Amino acid sequence: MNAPSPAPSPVRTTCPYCGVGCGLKVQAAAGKANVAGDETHPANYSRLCSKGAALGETVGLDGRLLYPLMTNADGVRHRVEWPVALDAVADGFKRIIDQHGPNAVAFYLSGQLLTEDYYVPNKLMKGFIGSANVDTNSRLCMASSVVGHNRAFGADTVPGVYEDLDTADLIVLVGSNTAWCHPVLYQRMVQNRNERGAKIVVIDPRRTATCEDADLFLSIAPGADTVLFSALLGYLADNHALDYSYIEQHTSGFENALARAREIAPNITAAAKACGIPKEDLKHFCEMFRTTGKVVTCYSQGVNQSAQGSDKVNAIINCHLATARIGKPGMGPFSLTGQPNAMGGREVGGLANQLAAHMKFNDADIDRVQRFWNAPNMAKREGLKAVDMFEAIARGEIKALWVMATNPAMSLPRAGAMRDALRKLELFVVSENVLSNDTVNSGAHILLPAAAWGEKNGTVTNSERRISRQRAFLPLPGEAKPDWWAVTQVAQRLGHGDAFAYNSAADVFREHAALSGFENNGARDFDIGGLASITDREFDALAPVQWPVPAGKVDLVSTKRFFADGNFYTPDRKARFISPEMPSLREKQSEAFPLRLNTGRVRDQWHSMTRTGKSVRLASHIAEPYVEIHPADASAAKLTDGGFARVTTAHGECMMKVVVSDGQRPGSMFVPIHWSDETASSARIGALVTPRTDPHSGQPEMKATPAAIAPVELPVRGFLRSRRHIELPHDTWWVRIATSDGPELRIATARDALFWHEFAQRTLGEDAQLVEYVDAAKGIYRAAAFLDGEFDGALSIGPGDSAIRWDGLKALIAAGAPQDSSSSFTPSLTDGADCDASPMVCACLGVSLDAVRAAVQSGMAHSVADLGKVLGAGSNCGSCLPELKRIVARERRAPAAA
Ligand SMILES: Nc1nc2c(c(=O)[nH]1)N[C@H]1C(S)=C(S)[C@@H](COP(=O)(O)OP(=O)(O)OC[C@H]3O[C@@H](n4cnc5c(=O)[nH]c(N)nc54)[C@H](O)[C@@H]3O)O[C@H]1N2
Ligand SMILES: Nc1nc2c(c(=O)[nH]1)N[C@H]1C(S)=C(S)[C@@H](COP(=O)(O)OP(=O)(O)OC[C@H]3O[C@@H](n4cnc5c(=O)[nH]c(N)nc54)[C@H](O)[C@@H]3O)O[C@H]1N2
Ligand code: SF4
Ligand SMILES: [Mo]
Repeated sequence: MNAPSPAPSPVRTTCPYCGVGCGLKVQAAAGKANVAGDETHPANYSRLCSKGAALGETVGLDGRLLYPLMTNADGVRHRVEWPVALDAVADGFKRIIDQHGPNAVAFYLSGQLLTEDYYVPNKLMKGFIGSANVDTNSRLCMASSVVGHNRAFGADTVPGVYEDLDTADLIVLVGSNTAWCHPVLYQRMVQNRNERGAKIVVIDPRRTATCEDADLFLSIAPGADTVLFSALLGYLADNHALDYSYIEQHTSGFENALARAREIAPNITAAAKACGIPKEDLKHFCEMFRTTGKVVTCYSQGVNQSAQGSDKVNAIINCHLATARIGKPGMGPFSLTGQPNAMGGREVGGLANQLAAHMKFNDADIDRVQRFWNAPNMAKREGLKAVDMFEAIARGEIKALWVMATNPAMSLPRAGAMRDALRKLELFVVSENVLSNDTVNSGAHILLPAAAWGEKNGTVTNSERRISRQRAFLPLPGEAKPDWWAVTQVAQRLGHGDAFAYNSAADVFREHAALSGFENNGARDFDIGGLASITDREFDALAPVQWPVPAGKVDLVSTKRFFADGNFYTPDRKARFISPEMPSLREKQSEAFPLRLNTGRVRDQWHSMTRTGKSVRLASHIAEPYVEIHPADASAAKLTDGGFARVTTAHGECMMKVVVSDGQRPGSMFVPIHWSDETASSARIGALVTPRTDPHSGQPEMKATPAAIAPVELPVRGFLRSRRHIELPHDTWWVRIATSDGPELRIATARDALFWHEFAQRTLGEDAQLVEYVDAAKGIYRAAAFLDGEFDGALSIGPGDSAIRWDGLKALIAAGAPQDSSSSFTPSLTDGADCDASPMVCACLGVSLDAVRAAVQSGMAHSVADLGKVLGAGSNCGSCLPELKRIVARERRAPAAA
């Protein structure tokens, strides 16, 4: 008898989502993938969050761009061979450069590219085309942190490592919804709190899931962080908590910075008022900071996405420098990076104001990079930053654009205008994984199919500077190719074949590593020269390694702690205190726009949902776009929880469901960023966001646009499912949702049942057989369509949420097509009656909010631990633990009304 053949060993790779950079073990077979956490990866030691755990559901090829496509003169897309598409890209770029100069072309890249994919276009533009018009979505994400680091340290160094989060005694989370956006790091922090008693402070205008484990929550007024950290610096000075010998030996600019801090925050009372928080709470925070040596301050978009984001970063760093709490275990400022390769992008110089390998636009660095690349046409000055770049496109100054791995038509501020700008381009190239998204649909002329996660090969760098391999475990589908390859082909056509003769990602990586070590000798922080001559085999086997890795260093495991010796990368080796400007939000509120629009993320979706949107499990947490608002603001605007509202700013408007919550700060609203024109009728929130940017970083203020809100009456709800494309009436609100029966459109409308009856006849029933139920008096309409005996679609409409669930549909489908041509049926009386579409709290085990509530109310569960035992909730990835905690607390406070 033959022994069963052993299962192939899993491929070790890295998660394509957030900057935590979790290691994965993937077992792929027949288009499916089993994903588990890698117990050996130092970022997660086998932990995963809900998004990482659901990755296996997202590798299908539906909706994928599999072949190069070009648009002909009539605007129709057709398939072409790769050489045809590449010739068209190269010819277009060449023509425009010849006629209008190199600054008439641009690349717009992404922190979701692998380092190798990122390095090649940056080299082509800055060294060979001769322009620095290469920018990236990191401009919207990390640019303020980059400026903050460069100003303070003389280099873009993230000094922190994840182990600091395990050993800190105080963790301050500023503008970071860590529980939802960096869940595995959050689990490490909570473990530290539970096991070692570390304290957690959250500073955020809204009470997020991250606040569930916080010892102190400061509901700060939008934009006031610099006041708070100025108050802290003053308090530390007044209470003898500063390390003057460190300040003297290792820093400059302290006196000015302290004087400015005192101007901004003359005393605790004034500062607390400006921050909109109780004075006692501010004082409590200052005391916690003063009395705790091991403090880590983590920050992300509440800090970066601000027109004074760089100053916010430096106000935080100032407090760490003044107390010498940097460069030692368990302490330091820590920028949590968003995208999987936000750090790698900075390392290759993907931003328009950087050169490769953490070099800058100064004469020495320009010369050094030019010599290393043997570059014929080196850019001599900085290029346009994202918002400026798209404004130059709108003015017609940039005429050719190549977008790679980002969706600017929805993610840029003032996205509506930016989208219109794209249509003015003479040449608009998009490298994508998907066939359709808001950017592709903004008039792209040439679409290049890119290898996706699971198919691409290379490296990423996570928030703690750890370089990990992403490895392919699936074959390249269709004619998809790695992004680096497409760029080399265009470079060769532009006459630069020799400089772009890479045959593999490993070839690119070696050159990138060599450049980082080139004439470095410790002068630059980013140095992985020790990896410059690794073999292909070593590259394939590369274990996660933290930089720096200078040449000659054999032991790749031990890591250098930056700034341990008190030396920085400034000319005098001293860190610099920065004096921030007076804090204020750029766009002012007015009578027309009295509220502030805050935007951000939800737990189970990733950006424009091109990948997470495929997962049924992930859709069950929060399925619909919403605006969250404080009860006082809701009642002033006559809004009801679960109703609909129109949100308006000077730049655009959207319509979505209202969630009334006292977790919002009065005067603020929150809308998630994930829904685009691809997935919802009116939820592309980027179109509402102000384009005002930070003067140093160019990062837009995406979290505080003046806005108004008004109710919209959409009393009828329901869903449409169809195998064909059906155009809904323009006044219908809809959102696309992944369900176990395939994608469906959930809809809301003011039109009555009879309208939908006629609509279904025209659309679903055009050539198919309809089975219908109409109760015009109650406003109910239901229909199922059968084509050649097979289920072809369904429509369900009714008052309130009752029509969203239609249990009897399954039975109807099972029964198959009816005998006679026009049929009707009677739905079961209970069908959908109890429906409130209870959201899933635990996406992994499918435990709904109702089930959790019932378990607590019935006394079956008294704690989160009980819920794990009784329902399994929270026992897998743990991403929902903060929410479970909140629900238990709430239900125990307010038992169900009898
Ligand atoms: N689930 C999920 N996780 C993700 C992502 C995702 O799409 N989905 N994206 C990844 C990426 S690219 C990024 S950049 C990160 C972002 O991670 P985070 O920065 O944690 O996420 P956001 O929700 O954008 O914003 C964080 C918080 O800033 C708060 N905030 C707004 N204004 C202010 C202010 O003036 N001061 C302070 N202190 N806080 C303020 C908001 O209320 C919000 O709770 O997440 C990464 N992880
Ligand atoms: N209002 C508001 N706007 C924001 C933010 C906010 O908080 N508020 N956050 C900002 C931040 S921090 C970020 S990071 C951005 C994110 O915004 P985007 O980068 O625009 O969002 P994604 O949906 O991640 O877009 C990535 C695209 O690249 C494709 N893709 C994925 N992998 C690859 C690949 O390997 N190659 C190629 N060629 N394509 C690939 C995907 O299919 C997808 O279409 O949004 C920014 N915009
Ligand atoms: S925390 Fe979640 S999304 Fe982030 S890398 Fe880990 S598994 Fe992926
Ligand atoms: Mo980001």
